[in-house]
Amino acid sequence: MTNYGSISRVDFPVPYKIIEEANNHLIERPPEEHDALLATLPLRPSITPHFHPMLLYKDFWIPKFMLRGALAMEQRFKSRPTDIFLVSFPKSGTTWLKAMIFATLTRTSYPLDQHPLHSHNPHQCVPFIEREFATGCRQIIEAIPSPRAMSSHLPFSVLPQTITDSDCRIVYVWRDPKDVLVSMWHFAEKIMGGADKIPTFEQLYDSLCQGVNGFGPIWNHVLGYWEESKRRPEKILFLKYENILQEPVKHAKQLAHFIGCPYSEAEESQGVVEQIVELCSIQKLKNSDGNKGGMSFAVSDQHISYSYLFRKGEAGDWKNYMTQEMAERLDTIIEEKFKGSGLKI
Ligand code: PAP
Repeated sequence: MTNYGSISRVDFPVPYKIIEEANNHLIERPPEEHDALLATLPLRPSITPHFHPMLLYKDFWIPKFMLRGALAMEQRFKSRPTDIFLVSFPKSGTTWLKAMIFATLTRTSYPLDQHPLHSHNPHQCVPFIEREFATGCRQIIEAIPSPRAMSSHLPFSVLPQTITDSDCRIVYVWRDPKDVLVSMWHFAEKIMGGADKIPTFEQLYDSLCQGVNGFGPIWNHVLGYWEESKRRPEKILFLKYENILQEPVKHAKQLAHFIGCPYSEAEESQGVVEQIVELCSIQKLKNSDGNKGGMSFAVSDQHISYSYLFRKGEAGDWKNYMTQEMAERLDTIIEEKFKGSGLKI
């Protein structure tokens, strides 16, 4: 029996196992009931070919596939008070925080040297909720025992009310947009195998500055969660990638406390926090069996090797890709948008 204050449970399976085992019976037809609405929304092709086109919904450019899932969630998803949602703009630290949340929740369910993160990618441990709904896997999400950890890239204003208006908790992570961009560009290059259709770095930069990337504009994505975290700090934990890099142990403790399973004094003195941080480090995850070749998952029509999700994992790599002028222009755009919010890059 695992026991952390208010949360207690006997078993903590890897959600991916439920998904694998459910393959033949818990999958519905992907939802079609909103297709008429989707057809009326402004549409733009994704700058990264192979990704789904984006639709303008509530002032955000959402990949069509994910919006279909988001709208299905609005009708069919019911949150539980113990649910934990990790939300991020793509390439802001999703994979890392998925690992941290899952490792924190399951730290007494498995010996750490045999933890599922050695053999599974963090995305197998913490499912993407709008994607599961888009592919008709609602019942799989329902089959996960509480407390469930799930993730989303949706802006706050697009999340279903069952998440925004309930007691479940949201962990939001954001990152310097300049490094988001560099990470995005490398990811696109890997997915497309260096094909000539890959956008140039300058094209991707322009699209980010114009706010037309998937789930963008990035500034409104961040601001939506920032404003809500100021109003309801008990609901939203607002984290920054660069700060976690600087002080991982401090943030690991803050995260554990927020999700309802704080470290005990005994755990702290035994170095458990440091062990969790180490388990979730990019070096450990990159070299784990679960992330070496072979593994893949579908994003839009693509199968993506898990290894693509681990590159440098550093702050400031943008200096190797952007001129000073480009960096200043993007910073100025973001600073202008953040003006008056109290948020700084
Ligand atoms: P996603 O939104 O597609 O899931 P996401 O995980 O948010 O991607 O971002 C990937 C970035 O996180 C990569 O950054 P980079 O390209 O600048 O290197 C990746 O290296 C980084 N990353 C993945 N795992 C970790 C980790 N454990 N610690 C720190 N950074 C990590």
